Amino acid sequence: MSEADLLARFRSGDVRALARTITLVERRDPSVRDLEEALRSDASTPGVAGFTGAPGTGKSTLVDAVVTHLRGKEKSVAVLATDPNSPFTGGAILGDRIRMQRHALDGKVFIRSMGARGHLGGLSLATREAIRLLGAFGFDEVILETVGVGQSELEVAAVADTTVVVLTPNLGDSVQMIKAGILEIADVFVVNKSDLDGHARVAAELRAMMNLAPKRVWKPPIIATVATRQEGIEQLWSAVVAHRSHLEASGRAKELTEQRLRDETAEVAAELARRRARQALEDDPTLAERLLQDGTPYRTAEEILKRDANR
Ligand SMILES: Nc1nc2c(ncn2[C@@H]2O[C@H](COP(=O)(O)OP(=O)(O)OP(=O)(O)O)[C@@H](O)[C@H]2O)c(=O)[nH]1
Ligand SMILES: [Mg+2]
Repeated sequence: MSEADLLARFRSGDVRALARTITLVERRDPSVRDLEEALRSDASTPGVAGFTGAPGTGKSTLVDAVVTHLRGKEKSVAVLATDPNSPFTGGAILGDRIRMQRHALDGKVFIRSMGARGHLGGLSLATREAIRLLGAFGFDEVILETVGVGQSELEVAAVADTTVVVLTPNLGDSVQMIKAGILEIADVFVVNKSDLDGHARVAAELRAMMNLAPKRVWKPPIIATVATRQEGIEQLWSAVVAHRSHLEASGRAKELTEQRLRDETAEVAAELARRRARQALEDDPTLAERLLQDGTPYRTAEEILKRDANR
């Protein structure tokens, strides 16, 4: 498919064209740049809520319930499930796809997983681009789901407007298990599986922990849900909306936008420089040979960057 075809199909609302474009973004394929440039005028900014939490806490079930809630309000929703354990997915999401299958035939719901080949941070770059594409396609809301392992929840928090941290009464992932840093990134806490014993204790422990932490202007609410029964979902979404309003009213939304554009620019610059350095070492055997002999990556890197600047 040519780029012009892809653009025309994207604009006509063809979901396959959207999926194809996201795949290009995921592969960090530079050919998508022109298309994005062409789509810039279509861009509208969707609301972005990120859901993170330990494996099995019920994130996908919750997201599915939230999608149902939003569809009840006539909102269109895109779900991006990012899996830090699978470096490149090409859109396959097995388990999640099955769980969210009741929305499969709904044209106003788009679900896919994202991975990113290559370096750390590649996923958040790809996610940011995908969110812009989803906005251009016309989605009102974007929901991110990521398993809270490694640095993934920090990456989600860096991209989402509102970060929802999901806990449960069981699994021993109660408050003792909360990773350092999670208090700072959570805008809303959810105690899912509140049909199980111990949910009140988790909420109480969480409250106690928040009281010890440095005060924030926004105090993250704690919402009890039973995702499998669609319980607490309205309250959960109200909390997300309240947080959004807080960001707008406090001027934080504007700050975040600015800061994120700067961060993204720096990350993209790093990505481009990395690509050029690899290319230079491949194209220039003398340079590569000298690097090997001298063992001086810093000097070689500087030389490559200088060369680029002079081109
Ligand atoms: N009892 C109970 N079980 C739930 C609830 N929500 C989800 N579950 C169950 O918990 C299990 C895990 O749910 P998922 O939605 O796959 O959890 P997840 O956090 O997306 O899992 P990963 O993506 O693998 O990290 C499933 O068997 C769900 O049916 C709930 O509110 N109560
Ligand atoms: Mg899941």
